[in-house]
Amino acid sequence: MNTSSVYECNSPLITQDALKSSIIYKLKFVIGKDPYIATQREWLEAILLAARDRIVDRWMATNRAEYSQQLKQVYYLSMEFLLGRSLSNTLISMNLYNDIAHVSSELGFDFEQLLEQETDPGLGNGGLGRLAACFLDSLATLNLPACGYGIRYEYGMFRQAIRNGQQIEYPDDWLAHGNPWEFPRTENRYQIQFEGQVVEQDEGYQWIKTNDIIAVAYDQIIPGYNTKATNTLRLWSAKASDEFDLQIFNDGEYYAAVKKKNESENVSRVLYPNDSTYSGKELRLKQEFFLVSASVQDILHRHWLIYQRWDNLSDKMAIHLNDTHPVLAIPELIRLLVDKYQLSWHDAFTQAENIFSYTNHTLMNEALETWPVEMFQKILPRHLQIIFRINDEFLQRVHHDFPHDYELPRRVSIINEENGRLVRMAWLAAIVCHKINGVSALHSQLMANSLFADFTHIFPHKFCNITNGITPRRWIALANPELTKMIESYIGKQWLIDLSQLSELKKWVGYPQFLEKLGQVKYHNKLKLAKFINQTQNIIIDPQAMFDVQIKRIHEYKRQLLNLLHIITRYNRILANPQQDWVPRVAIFAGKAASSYSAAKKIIHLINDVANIINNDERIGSRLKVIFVPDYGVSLAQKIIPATDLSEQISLAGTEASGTGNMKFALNGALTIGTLDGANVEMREHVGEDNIFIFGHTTEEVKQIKQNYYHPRWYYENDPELKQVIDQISHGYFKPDAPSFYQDLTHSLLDGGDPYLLFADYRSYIETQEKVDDLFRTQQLWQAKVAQNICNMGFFSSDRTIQCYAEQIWNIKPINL
Ligand code: 26W
Repeated sequence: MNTSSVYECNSPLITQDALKSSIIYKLKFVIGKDPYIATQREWLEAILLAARDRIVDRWMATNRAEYSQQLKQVYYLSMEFLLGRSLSNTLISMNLYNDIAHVSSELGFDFEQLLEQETDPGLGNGGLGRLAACFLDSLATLNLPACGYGIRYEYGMFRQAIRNGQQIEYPDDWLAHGNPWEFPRTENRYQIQFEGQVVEQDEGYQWIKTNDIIAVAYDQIIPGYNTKATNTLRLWSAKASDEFDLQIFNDGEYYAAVKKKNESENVSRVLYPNDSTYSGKELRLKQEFFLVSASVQDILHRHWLIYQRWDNLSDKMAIHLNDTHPVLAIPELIRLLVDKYQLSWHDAFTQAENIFSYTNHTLMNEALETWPVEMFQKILPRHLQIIFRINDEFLQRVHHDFPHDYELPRRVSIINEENGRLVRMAWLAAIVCHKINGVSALHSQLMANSLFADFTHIFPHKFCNITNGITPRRWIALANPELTKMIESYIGKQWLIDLSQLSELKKWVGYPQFLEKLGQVKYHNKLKLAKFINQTQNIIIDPQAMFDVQIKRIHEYKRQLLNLLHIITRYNRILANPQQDWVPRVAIFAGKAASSYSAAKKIIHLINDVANIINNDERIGSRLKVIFVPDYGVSLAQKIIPATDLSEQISLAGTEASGTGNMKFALNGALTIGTLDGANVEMREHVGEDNIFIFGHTTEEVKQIKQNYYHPRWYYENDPELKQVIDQISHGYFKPDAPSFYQDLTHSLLDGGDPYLLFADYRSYIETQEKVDDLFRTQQLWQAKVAQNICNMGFFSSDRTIQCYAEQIWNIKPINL
């Protein structure tokens, strides 16, 4: 009997009437609210539950197919997933958007406004978390058998407000109204051990007297676009272990028991808001182990259910490590196989080598995770033992293969003995994983030649590049419906699942009418953003002006300050030459600074102070405005990117691993001003050097400059415009009430070595900005370059990226549906 037909409850044709009654049903019987008094949020939830119902059958069918076809699965382990809102994405995936929009307007709602009520889960910091979300979308769209594993943080990335120019952080209580997308799996729970001690027993080891926490699964459906396939994102939440509480409780210490219970649940309480600096905190190590232990136990459980054998593990699964954060999965898998399932060390280790792969997302030294051996010993004693054994065997091999390089073992040892004893997580990944990739051509090359140079030598075949990409579903179909419609009117709909088809637009690029339409779409998007900024910030901006945008995490290496130096230079020039025919600009910033990163917070403060002076200087008028949009996140990016003319990708060459915002902007018809850094390099190759504004020193030149004594003061003394700007900042022009407030900042540039070479790139940046102005004056020429960018963005789809991972690293094939 075909069970699927018996239980199927989705009729292939969903009428609008049926949708409407299921929405009202949800409102009344699931939410329990009288339609006459329900709030917008409750209606939204009813719609969302009605929409969710329609994908459940697909989800179950996909899961059944995965089981019955016994395909190799990929498990994507990541401490962060920045999904953004799910309703509209689910609706376009199922081609239900228009029907639901129609029904909700019949019910009396402005659908777009209603969509804005959905909470945007901020379970990530920035690029790495958003990449994981794009990957889930592409995996499902390509029908690939995959499952994402992460943590269900009770509090995600903090919400940012600006008061008196400064960043204020508020907790992100994203679960306050519940999360209608999640299916709690209270029966899917695993015991996570911590601390305790290791004892030898019958030639093996046992980890005993541990403090345990329970991990409970929460599942979310990840729909594929225009396919029956769906995937699962499984997030773990910490629950106190009952047995543990009971013991103290029975000792009569009720309050102590409750306290302990609360404390153990802290593991999944809050996302660490650091992007690019590692914290070294015990709680973070526990979070990482919590994620991997629950996930690996779950993966093995599922495997056993299907196969009842362990020797075929690596034929049936690939586990991918998103940066080093989940690298503890390696010793955890080995521990479970050896200690619990009695495999030999050799077999377990070989399986691990074949199963694991790892992506590196940053070369910044301060981001590389290392844990003090003592901390490790206390929290994960058995894992430390396993790591020591891996290290010993590896070092023996190194000694055997490279007997004359006496320094090599010290450099490649997992244990760094130089300052304290530290466990280097990236080294553990490099030794065990069979593939290690960087995220852009430049980054992968730097990675292999610098950070992992020794390992490239030892394992020449492990290292590869897979350039990042973005999902066109969220980043054009959802974010920019007008541009999507326009493209559809020329080349149909297939390009959304095969982005390379955008190149078919090339034949239209020479037509003024095509370019004019592009300009009109952009103008409409700018009008919308101007309205939003007016409503939220009470600032009027001119939609005819050039929207010049830098939105991303605030970090010194990304050089928001360089952008600001240009803005102040422009301000000075306008004041000096008010009669000149200035191209009006609106400079827009958004981004969060890690709460402990004071230099980044000061940059936010300065941006706001500069905005305050410039926006209120009547001599300037609408020729220059500066906006800082608070609380940057996925939903805000979806509003700002389609309205952008100029995309700022100006990190110091050699510092930004890839960047993915750069791709989102170009796809949405912005031109890029950028350095030869990260994926900008490949964007230039694809769009052609005439269609991108490249400036600044190259990675090689940066290296030379730094080697040969860089003298920032020289630039300051010899460039009067630069001097004027720095003097204004340092003398309090932008902060009259506390004139010396920014002296530490200018000091770090002038006398602190200017580590990100702002001064060295300043002149080239200013000159390139002049070229940008010149082009913008002639809209047809501008739009022609915009068109070239859009046509050539096919390569940057995350579908292409995932296809590469599937073939080159995971060796997985699509599900038959
Ligand atoms: C442990 C602290 C910590 C937290 C996050 C260290 C490092 C990170 C991430 C690796 C930072 C990150 O998000 N990196 C970004 O990854 C993107 C996706 O590959 C790239 O596009 C960005 O260039 C890179 O900065």
